[in-house]
Amino acid sequence: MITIETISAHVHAGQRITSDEALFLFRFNDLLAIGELAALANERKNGTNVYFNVNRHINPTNVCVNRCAFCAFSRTSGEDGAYTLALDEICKRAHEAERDGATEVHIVGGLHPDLAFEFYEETLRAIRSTAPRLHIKAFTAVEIEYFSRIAGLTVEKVFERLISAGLGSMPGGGAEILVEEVRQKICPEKISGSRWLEIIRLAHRAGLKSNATMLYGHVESTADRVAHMEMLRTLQDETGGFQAFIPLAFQAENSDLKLDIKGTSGIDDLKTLAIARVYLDNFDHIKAYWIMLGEKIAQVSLAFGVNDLDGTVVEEKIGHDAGAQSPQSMTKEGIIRLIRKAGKVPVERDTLYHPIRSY
Ligand code: V47
Ligand code: SF4
Repeated sequence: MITIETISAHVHAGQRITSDEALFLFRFNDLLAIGELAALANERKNGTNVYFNVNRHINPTNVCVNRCAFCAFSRTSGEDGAYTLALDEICKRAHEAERDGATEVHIVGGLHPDLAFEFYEETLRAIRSTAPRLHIKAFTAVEIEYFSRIAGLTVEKVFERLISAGLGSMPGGGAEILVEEVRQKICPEKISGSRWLEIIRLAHRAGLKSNATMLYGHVESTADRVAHMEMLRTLQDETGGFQAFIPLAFQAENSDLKLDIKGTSGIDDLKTLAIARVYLDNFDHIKAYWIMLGEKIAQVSLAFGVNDLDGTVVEEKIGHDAGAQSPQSMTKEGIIRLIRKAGKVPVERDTLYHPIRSY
């Protein structure tokens, strides 16, 4: 029989917990008991260090052929509010980022019906020459699959060309919930969960590190969340290419998903992060994306197994178009203060988790 005591014994002994045990934790009400286990699992991996990076997000276009039901960011071509940044503007933002001390640009966008694959290669090349010190973390598995379709190239070839143009690693978006029945409800046009996993497998084989996200707090069940994490844990056993797991709290405003709830609760946010820390024993980092969580829950999550607070971001569109109440960006000093006040040691890192400086 599964009890909190048997799970606790596994965690204390450094053993992996099962999917049934993770599900038990989702249905268990003692948040602090779960948090304690997560804090222990995290402390073993990361001590008291909490990572952040100085980065800037750039979303080259919000025009997207997919129009996922949860996404308030995307537009159809020609619709009010649709935009596509010129290459010059993208380079200007990358240049400003480098000038202001960023070490990373994070680039994701919609699946544009008219832009050619060469535009994305050119974007990488142009950033590399304008801001050579920046690491370029770009394109979700969903975009990579789209590039392979529009260019008529294999996914392997797409990776080869993007890496040669300057791609350094991949963010974790597009995973949503990998369970097919859920995808049919929230993003029927998007690549399947198994295709997402396959593209990431190929990315890792090509030598790229990536993250993995989970969009939660909409139509999915807690069993779906566990199934999602199980798929990630299995792939990580095979490739070891994931760096961070990032649960993304659903922002409900302006979304086409007709739900009774208007977003996640603080308890659910903390529980989800803590269970992820305990269950994903082969992931080094659990990231609290403060943009979706709000700064206060993100800070409290540092006592619930989280060891990464993402970055300065500078300009955020995906969550804010969907009603996120957090600011658009945080200063480096703001992030450092937030981590210190949680009794942890702030460590600025680069994209690949090499420490740059402790504060
Ligand atoms: O894939 C879209 C999500 C993702 C909403 O890898 C929404 O370091 C909440 O992946 N409410 C893109 N989420 C963002 C992303 C990300 C963010 C920060 C860091 C990293 C990383 C990756 O945003 C999409 C989708 O899952 N999203 N709409 C919404 N209404
Ligand atoms: Fe397009 Fe991504 Fe938004 Fe889906 S989540 S509509 S793929 S931009």
